[in-house]
Amino acid sequence: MKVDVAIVGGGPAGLLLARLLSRAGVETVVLERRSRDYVLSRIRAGVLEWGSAETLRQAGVGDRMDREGYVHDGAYLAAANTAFRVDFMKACGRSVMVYGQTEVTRDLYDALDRSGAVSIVHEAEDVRPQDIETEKPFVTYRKDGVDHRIDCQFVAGCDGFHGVCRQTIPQDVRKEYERVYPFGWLGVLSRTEPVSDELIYANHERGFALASMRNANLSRYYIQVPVNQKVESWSDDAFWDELRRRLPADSAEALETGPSVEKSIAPLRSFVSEPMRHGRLFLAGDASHIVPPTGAKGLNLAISDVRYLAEGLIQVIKDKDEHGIDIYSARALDRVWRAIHFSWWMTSMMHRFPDQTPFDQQVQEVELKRIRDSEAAQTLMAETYTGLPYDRGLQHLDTQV
Ligand code: RFL
Ligand code: PHB
Repeated sequence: MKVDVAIVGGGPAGLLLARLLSRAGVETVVLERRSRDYVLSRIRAGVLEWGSAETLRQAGVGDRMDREGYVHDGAYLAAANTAFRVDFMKACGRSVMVYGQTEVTRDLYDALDRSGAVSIVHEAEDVRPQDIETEKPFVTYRKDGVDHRIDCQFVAGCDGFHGVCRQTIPQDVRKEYERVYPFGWLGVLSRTEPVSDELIYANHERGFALASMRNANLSRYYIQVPVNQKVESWSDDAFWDELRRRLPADSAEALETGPSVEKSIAPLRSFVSEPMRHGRLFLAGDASHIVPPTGAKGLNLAISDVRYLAEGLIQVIKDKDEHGIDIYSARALDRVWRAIHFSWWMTSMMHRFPDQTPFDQQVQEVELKRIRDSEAAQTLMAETYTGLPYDRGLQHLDTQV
């Protein structure tokens, strides 16, 4: 088999890239290690930046999001069981879209199925990008015991943090930055009415809590837990009791509880691997960087990487112009590092650290008061949370490269 671009990984990054490229007449194939049901059973992100929502619309997969998603003009921050609202719309003129990653993925599968232009190979085993430093890279994999080879012009590594593509880049070329946090998030999905019409991020002496949602009868809640705790040690009742302790008092009282339909623990990590290109291999999304979910940035970075990468690949394949792929890594990393900083800042401000002293708690609470009382601080937070504009990196880089 021969295609223009072989895409490894069928999560949101890989599927969106396939969609954008195929609409421009670029031939692709997607190789995904898991079954489609498995991919669609993963409960992850819930918040789309305004620019991510716009990118999905431009890719022709925004209709259901616009019908069923929820536009949020603000969010609540809380400390010591008392909340205040940050009005994103007032602070920076933008809002976010609350629409689950699972639904984004489903919409991408449906659009790709309907167009019939991209084959998606599920349960592809032992996927290996090869000869990426040459003009003729290829990808091998095994499916149902049979070996296959795909020849291509470029390989896109969209295979998440545990994928193979990043490892294909020689170690002496890669520069990795990492911070591992000493806690995780225990997440629960429940068929209950969300406790608040907007998200609540709560700092509490017992640890962070987040109230989010998927729709009018589907809530998503998280609490900070020690990193080595097992999900089995948390009964639903224990989860609800702990969440209630950490939420603002009026929300705790109003909280509707019910059986969990999904419960899992995710570790928190900040990670960047540079560069995002080596030879004819390009990394996008979690394959190249991870952020703690506190800033709601992971899926959004996957989408912005893919936007830049699709532009570059279309330019080189259709017009033989290499400019876009040449600046891809620097252009994407400029945005990545801003999101890394924001997510680290939100995480540091909202969580309880194991060695935290009463002094540190006071400093966190005063930082939250500063946001509450300062329009300038709210603007800074709102413009990053709702999404930095896409071209900022490009304008600044175009003059330098
Ligand atoms: P994915 O989604 O991990 O997809 C990678 C795909 O590659 C496949 N794969 C392979 N395929 C072939 N061969 C191999 N060797 C392979 N190895 C792996 C995998 O099976 C998978 O299907 O990465 P992608 O596409 O880059 O997307 C990134 C997002 O999934 C991630 O950043 C977000 O979910 C992060 N995140 C959030 N992001 C936001 O923007 N807003 C949020 O509100 C938000 N909340 C969250 C989150 C992540 C969370 N968890 C569980 C880590 C909340 C949580 C709890
Ligand atoms: C979610 O709804 O899953 C969610 C929302 C906001 C975050 C992280 C996760 O910051």
